[in-house]
Amino acid sequence: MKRNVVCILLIGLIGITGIMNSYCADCGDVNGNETIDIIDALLIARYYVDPEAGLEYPDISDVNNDDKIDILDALLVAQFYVGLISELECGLNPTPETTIVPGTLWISHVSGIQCEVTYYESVEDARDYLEGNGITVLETDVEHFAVVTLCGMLSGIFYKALIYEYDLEKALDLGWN
Ligand SMILES: [Ca+2]
Ligand SMILES: [Ca+2]
Repeated sequence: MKRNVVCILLIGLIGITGIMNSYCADCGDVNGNETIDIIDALLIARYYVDPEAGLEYPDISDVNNDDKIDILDALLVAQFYVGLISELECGLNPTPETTIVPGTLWISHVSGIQCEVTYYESVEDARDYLEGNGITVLETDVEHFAVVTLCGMLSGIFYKALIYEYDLEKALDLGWN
């Protein structure tokens, strides 16, 4: 029964296709034509009965944000179209493209002084030390520099940590810079 209803609705879809560009569509605007209407509901319904039909914008087709695209989403879009509901809720969670977030900075510390002292055995060790002192470490890195092999000289290994600016004072007190 459910499938029959959906299929009858789908008759109206014949011939409705479009070439999509990079338009950033709104939640529920499944065909990206800048209008949320019954066609969008039908496209979701079609996808529900035949996933191979595909969807141009799957991210904005899950309009109740339950990680499924099903007949309920089609129904909600239809309800939105006729004004029964005023909002659709998509889980658009764009992932940041860079790991450098505003308000953070890299600090570094030499691993040790040749023949004299080893401050940190490894970058994990350095991270543990910082975190043990209440500093949030977002990322770590290791840099190697060419140095003269000589007692009393800095080792050629520097440990780096990405921290929040507000932790800088603490890091400086711990001898990082
Ligand atoms: Ca649309
Ligand atoms: Ca859904």
